[in-house]
Amino acid sequence: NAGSKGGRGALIVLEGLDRSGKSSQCARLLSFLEGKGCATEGWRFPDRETSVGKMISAYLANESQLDDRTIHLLFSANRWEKRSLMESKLLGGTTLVVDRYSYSGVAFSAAKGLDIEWCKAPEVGLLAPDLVIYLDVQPEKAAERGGYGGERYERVEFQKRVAEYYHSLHDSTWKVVDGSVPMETVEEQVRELAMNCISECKEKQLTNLSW
Ligand code: FDM
Ligand code: MG
Repeated sequence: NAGSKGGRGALIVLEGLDRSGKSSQCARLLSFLEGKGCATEGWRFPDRETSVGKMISAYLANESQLDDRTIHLLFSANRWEKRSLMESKLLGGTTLVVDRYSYSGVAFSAAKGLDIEWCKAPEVGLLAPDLVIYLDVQPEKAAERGGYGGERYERVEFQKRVAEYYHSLHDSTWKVVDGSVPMETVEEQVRELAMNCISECKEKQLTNLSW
């Protein structure tokens, strides 16, 4: 499976705390890339449409209770059930802009007190992103942005711990972008990182997360 003649698409992930601006920036990047004529799709995790995703969504809305390890594995399963589609899209030349991925999985569960190595284990073998853009916003600042929506995890003390775990996950694919500056400035930086990534990864092999 050599991919399309234009080369494969890029796997670009945006990460950050709740209210860090990920979803807005994903939408802006998506329309920018579409405007450039680049084959692109916007994805997000959790993908709440699948049956696993519906269990996750109920848990986040506090409509159900689940053991911490159980919900961790459901988040991971929700990525695994999308892995083969993700791979075929990328090999077919489509760039995916993904709102949250394995890093959210590890940082949020570790912040609850689960062992971080245990949290990483089920992520091994999922596709490795070509670029992770971390939107860096102080937890207190994020909380001020129109407040939280009332889902589980949307509490400033918890988000502070999540931020610490996120910072321990930085690897060579990570780019930290200051998310506290005006949206247009963030957007500009995100675009540039994404464009570079898309052109660089055309000839690169897709790899798996190895942690
Ligand atoms: N979240 C998200 C996790 O705890 N683990 C995961 O693997 C993922 C992908 O779910 F608080 C948390 C992060 C967030 C919540 O995410 C829902 P969205 O982006 O608000 O839908
Ligand atoms: Mg949220």
